[in-house]
Amino acid sequence: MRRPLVSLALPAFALLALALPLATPALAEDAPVTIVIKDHRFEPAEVKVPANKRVTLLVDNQDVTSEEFESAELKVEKIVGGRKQMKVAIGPLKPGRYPFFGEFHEATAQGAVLAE
Ligand SMILES: [Cu+2]
Repeated sequence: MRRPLVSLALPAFALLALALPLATPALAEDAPVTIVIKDHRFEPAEVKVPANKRVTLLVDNQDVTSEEFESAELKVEKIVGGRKQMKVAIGPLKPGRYPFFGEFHEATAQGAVLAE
């Protein structure tokens, strides 16, 4: 009974050893695209991202007040506290322009993601 157990265990280790190096590049994330909020405006107001790819946005709120980063087009609605940062994943997006806004300061907090 011992022999079959050993022979089953070995292929599992062999597979794991093969899978780990292959998995590493997929786990490595690209650097996030940063959007700063300052004086209730987005800087930059337009950010370019690669199309057809999952992208992480880093929203860096430098105002003391909280903001809600919202976009129906990007399927995002997420609050970032005053002097806080948050990350949100978007896409993969087809090439195009995807507006977003800050719902708490909608008059000035307007922006767009350009996927190309
Ligand atoms: Cu909202």
